[in-house]
Amino acid sequence: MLDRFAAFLDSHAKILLTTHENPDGDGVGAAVALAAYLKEQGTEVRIVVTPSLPENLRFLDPQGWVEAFEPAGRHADLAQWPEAWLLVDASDPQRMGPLTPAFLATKAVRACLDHHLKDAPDGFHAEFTDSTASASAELVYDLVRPRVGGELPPVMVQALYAGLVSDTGNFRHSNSTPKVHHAAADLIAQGAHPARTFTALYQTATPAKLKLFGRAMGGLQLRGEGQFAYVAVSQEDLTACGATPEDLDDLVEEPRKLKGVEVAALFSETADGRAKVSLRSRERVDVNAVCREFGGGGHRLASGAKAAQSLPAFIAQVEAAVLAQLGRDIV
Ligand SMILES: [Mn+2]
Repeated sequence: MLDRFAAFLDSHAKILLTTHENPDGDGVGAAVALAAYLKEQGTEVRIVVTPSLPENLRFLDPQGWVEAFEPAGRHADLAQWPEAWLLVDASDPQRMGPLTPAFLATKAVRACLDHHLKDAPDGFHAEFTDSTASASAELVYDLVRPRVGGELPPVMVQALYAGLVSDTGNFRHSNSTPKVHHAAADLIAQGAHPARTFTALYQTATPAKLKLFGRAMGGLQLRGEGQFAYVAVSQEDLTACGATPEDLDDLVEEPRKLKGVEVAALFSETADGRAKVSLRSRERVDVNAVCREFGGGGHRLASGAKAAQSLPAFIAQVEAAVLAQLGRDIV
């Protein structure tokens, strides 16, 4: 796969990199590292994200390469720019949110680089996917490590390490393979800084965020003899705490801390009145199967879905589906 991917990169002189809407440390880390590699090769490369680069990921972009998507402004003709457009860290064009129409309209070669399970209609001329990889950053690491002579440039080291940290939950999740630890060790040997990376990525809470967590945890629900735990956040909760949707990041990790929990969920209400769920499985339950029932998806152990429904109605349906899946996967 990587040879095929390298050949793809070599055959285009102008490459646009984008990741899924609301970019995470892996999507941004993989894109920045790939951009550093491509620039070194003399390829023209741009990175565009939507809605913007989150505050806690700014340190991954010291050169200011990442552009926040402005569809009515400087990116009105974005689809015209690239020879190839690579979606990083997702394999469904719809996951690009506001960038999707431009992606589907471009005459450029459309491709994706991803480690998520594929469950969406095709929209790509070329796909570079490997669901055994822990992170997109791991795929980029595997690409660049043998192809860059000597040590990797610092910007690449930092971006790749942060990508691995992000998608393995700081090497705690079950995708923390020997291989990803070896890659991390190599990156640390080349200057990646574990403590600073952790602080930059995670220790960035505002009082509003902590108040929101407190309010949400006050409403903690347990079902299925304590195997399913969830919290729910309405728009009213966000307003009451002065919090933003970004403050929901990692909230799903809280119910997951309970002893005996197999599946944790965070339900939230979006600004346009839709309902959303993030599901996390400890190990045994396939939450991707649950999310697919609602038109969403992700990984077996981490998935999400959205629905045009009220929060209470959506919670009831997802709860039933989770309990059914618990029955199938845990005997
Ligand atoms: Mn990822």
